[in-house]
Amino acid sequence: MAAVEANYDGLVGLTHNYGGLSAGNLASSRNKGQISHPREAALQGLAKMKRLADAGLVQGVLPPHERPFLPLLRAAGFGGTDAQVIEQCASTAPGLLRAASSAAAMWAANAATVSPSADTADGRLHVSAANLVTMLHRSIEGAQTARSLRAAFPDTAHFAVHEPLPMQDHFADEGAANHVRLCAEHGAPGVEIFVHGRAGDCVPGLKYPARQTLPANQALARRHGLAAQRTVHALQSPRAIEAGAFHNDVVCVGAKTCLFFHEHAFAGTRAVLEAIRRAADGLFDPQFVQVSEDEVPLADAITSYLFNSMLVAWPGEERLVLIAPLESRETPGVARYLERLTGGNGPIGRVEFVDVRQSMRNGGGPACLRLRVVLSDAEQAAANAHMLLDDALYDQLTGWVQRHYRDELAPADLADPALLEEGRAALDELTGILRLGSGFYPFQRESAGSGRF
Ligand code: SUG
Repeated sequence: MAAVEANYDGLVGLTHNYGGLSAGNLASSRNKGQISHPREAALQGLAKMKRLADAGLVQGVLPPHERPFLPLLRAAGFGGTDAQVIEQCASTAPGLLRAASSAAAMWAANAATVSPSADTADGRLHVSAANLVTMLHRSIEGAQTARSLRAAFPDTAHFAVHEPLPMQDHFADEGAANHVRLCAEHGAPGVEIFVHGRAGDCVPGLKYPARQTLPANQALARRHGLAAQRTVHALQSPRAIEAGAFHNDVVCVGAKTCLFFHEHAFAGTRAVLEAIRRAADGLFDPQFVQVSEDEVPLADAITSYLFNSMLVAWPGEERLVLIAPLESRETPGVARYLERLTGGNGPIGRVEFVDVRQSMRNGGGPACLRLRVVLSDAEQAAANAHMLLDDALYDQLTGWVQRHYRDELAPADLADPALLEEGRAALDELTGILRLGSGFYPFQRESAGSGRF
């Protein structure tokens, strides 16, 4: 079946800031408290989307969430007017205000796990919004993300959009950041690889949390109706998590038949590769591009975000293209490795560098910013065209960012109630641009502030 791989990127929100909220994400911790540039961040994200759309790839947009998120603060006992809630929270619980203000929904790789219809028992595209329970600031994303995904994929004859898994540590789920699909062609049945950092409870003695569990991955595979013989469950190596690979996509990326990964990405690499070969039997021969510690030390892989590149089947090109962050060109050993990689005859033919520095300072590279969705012709026709980027939408969105976003945001600015009003005005206008309907955001609904987030 003919199909394309679309990228849906999270549009960076107005409160993009460096809150130091994600333990185990080294960039987030190192840049805590720095001044951020929300307008530049959003424009960098839009420029990346435009680059891919111009190449002829299908590019979608997922809207930012409302921030600060007042329902969280009210649930935590702050009352009065919205301005009073923010002021009281800023003076008595500033960490909570930072969590409620995070623009982290921009990292769409964490929005959901997606199984193309070629892999599922009922022949529909299955999408499960992630619960992101491990980090407080991300645990408030799931319900709004599910709303965005239902807006993007409205027709239930083609799409099954699932709510997040139960909000419990047992089912800790960070979406497609720990999921890789390999296939001969996008529209053909593939092998889905689910990576977990732990099989159950938190692993004692580890410095950093493992944010994806095996029970979560098993539940996703069940919900999506995947064939057991085409599904692989792999354990992340604790060494990678302890070195700062808080998601598998910091040390591994795959596309078509190619898996590009660091030798320390998985626990028991040989068995994982064998399981992938077995699962692909009769469909395709996997091509493994394994990068050794000697070639690129794990620490360099993590600071440069080499593996958090997008690996893309570029229209008109035979070999895959790696869309890498500028930081990987600026890390000398990684730059040399990339020259060797593309100089050979392997599956990756070219590297293109993109500037997403604002996002990178919070640990989000090019691959974090996008959710991949394989769409057959019929599914593409059924997807919401208002959320797909063309030149006109790009112009509208850049104009919208220029009009509404602040140039700079310092930590103390989060206490400014005007930021809430600016955000609401901007998102009201955005619901019009993307035609999301009134009541898309909780603040646009009467009953905002009650019920499940
Ligand atoms: O969840 N950073 C995000 C980065 C997510 C990257 N996504 C993937 N690898 N797919 C996270 O750790 C930092 C926010 C702050 O500190 O202000 C943050 O949430």
